[in-house]
Amino acid sequence: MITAALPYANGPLHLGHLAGVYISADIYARFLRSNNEDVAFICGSDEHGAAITLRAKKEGKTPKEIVDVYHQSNKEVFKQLGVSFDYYDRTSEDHHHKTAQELFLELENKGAFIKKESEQYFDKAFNQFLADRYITGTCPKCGAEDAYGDQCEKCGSALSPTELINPISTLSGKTPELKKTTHWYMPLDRHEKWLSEWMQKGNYKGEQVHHVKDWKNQVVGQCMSWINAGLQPRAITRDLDWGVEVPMKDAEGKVLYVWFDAPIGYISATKKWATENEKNWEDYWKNNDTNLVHFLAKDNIVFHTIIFPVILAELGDYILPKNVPANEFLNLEGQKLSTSRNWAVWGKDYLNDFPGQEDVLRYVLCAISPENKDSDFSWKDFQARNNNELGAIFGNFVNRTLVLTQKYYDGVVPEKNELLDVDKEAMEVIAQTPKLVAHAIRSFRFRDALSEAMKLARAGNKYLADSEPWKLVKTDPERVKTIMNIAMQITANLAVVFEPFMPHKSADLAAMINLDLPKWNEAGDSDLIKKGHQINKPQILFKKIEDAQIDEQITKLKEASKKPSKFPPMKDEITFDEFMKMDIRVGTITAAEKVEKADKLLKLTVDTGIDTRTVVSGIAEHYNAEDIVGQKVSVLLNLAPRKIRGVESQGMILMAETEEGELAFVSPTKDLEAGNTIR
Ligand code: B3M
Ligand code: ZN
Repeated sequence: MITAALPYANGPLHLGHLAGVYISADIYARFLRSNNEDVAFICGSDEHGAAITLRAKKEGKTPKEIVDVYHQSNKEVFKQLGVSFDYYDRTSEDHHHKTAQELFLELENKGAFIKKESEQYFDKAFNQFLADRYITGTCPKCGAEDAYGDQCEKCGSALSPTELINPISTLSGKTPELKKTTHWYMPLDRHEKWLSEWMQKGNYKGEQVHHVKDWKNQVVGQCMSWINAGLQPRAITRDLDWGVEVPMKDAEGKVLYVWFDAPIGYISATKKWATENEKNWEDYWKNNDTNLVHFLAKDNIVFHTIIFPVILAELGDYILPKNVPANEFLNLEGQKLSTSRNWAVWGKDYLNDFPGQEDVLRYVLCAISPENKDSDFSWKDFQARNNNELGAIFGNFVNRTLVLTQKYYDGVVPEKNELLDVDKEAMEVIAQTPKLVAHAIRSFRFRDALSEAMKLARAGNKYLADSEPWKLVKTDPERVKTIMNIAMQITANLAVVFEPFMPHKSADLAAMINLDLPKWNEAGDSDLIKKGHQINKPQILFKKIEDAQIDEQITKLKEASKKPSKFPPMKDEITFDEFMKMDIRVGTITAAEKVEKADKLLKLTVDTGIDTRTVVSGIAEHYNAEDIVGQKVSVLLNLAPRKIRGVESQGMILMAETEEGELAFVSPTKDLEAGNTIR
């Protein structure tokens, strides 16, 4: 039972999501399937919670409109990238609401909850209680002014809304008031003991468990730091109108807390998948022989190691997670990824810009997977990995092997003869690779796994380079047959061991060698592709990525993340000749007076060096008539005269204008005579 954190359907997927959760999860699922294990790989859209309602509010849409859009587009990105979910559900579906409500009631009947009255912030103008994210204020820890009710993003402290100094409702912009409300709580404190034992060393339901050893340090670390700080009862209902309704008489206007219903989404999705595929969902959730593994990023850890396990344990007959291999974060070009600053590479954009190269992204994101610490994606590194690793090693080896097999044997795999040491060494690499890759994948070390798989391609390249069949083809044809047979075995094995990482390229490669892709247990064999087997015409597996493509991506990233200017956008381009048509001169104001019944206008007399003329200018609110006599200004002379309030204005005085409408003369910074040209 493999789950991948349900992405909020409040925005598009970016490389951080993919590297943080979904690529590793898919490698794991594909690997297990190739090993003929019985896998349910489940995910879906998380469609509740403030993440959704805030986005809806910002865009002036309903939450439903928001989730409909992003559910579809995210599902499509996963599909194109080959992320092989067995079921991609959505938590707004009725069947999920039903399951979540049933489990809530089951827990309520078991006495797993307590009910508590507390005071929470309420926005009177909007007549609603405020979710934590709807309240901002000053952080009590670091003094940042825009902390949220649940967290300060400046210093990272977890907060509760009542800790904020000067809280403000983001709905009305007013100070919210405290109002009594009753909620259901999960008394996590009751579970401290067994959770702590389960994590560190102990016995749970008769099974010896000790996750300090088999879970990532950071996962156990976060979990233990919560437990050591003392677990508190946690509210699992909210006063909101978007979510799963609390199925109780005295719970009007209340919904389940999103982190209560979302993980239950894994169960409802499994049920749905099972019904549609003649499976029994309970085999996946209630059988001690089943391994439950949750893939997610580090900000979701405690929800999967404390809160959800408590739900499962209270329900009684459910299994607990075997592992929660959480990843750290992916940075982008050395900076923290940020959707609000638009510092992100979006999955959809990648797929558009690099068609047919889905697996290159999968490869690179796995190679730099933030498994144990934050890691960095850069476009130059992406290009280098494609060109120097996938192209120059993997692609080059495969291409040489297939081209030579076509050339020497019309694409029919030759037989092996007498084996030399170099052949035996190559065969040993073939034999070892699937074991090494498998061991790393089962230990959730996907980077190592990929690098072990890549060693087979490197070994293949070296084998051909060392044995130089092209030099022997005239003098020792029997030897060349052996070499080419072994090169073909390496090729066929590459198709198998790379399938979890690069499923599309694996399929392409299998098609080129005209083989139904073998399963994992067949890999390691130096007779995987039989002599006499006819292969197909080779094609290039990995296209070179040019500098221009990479420069384009870097520019795009930088452009998109630029702050939108508060100033008006640039006007349409004009030609030099058009500009030169304007006759702008230095002028001197020799007289100024107010225009009758027009607050904004001054009637100016201007010495232009070639004549003296009248110009009406809308500057009365910015300059006093008596102050500006003698002022040097810039005048557009050849503007067609216009009548303004009965006065003929001949030309225009150039003014600089601020966003707020403040005006200032544009004057030469040296004392130049009127009549001098400006251009
Ligand atoms: N929706 C993912 C996130 O925090 C969150 C995961 C739910 S998994 C049950 O972005
Ligand atoms: Zn802070």
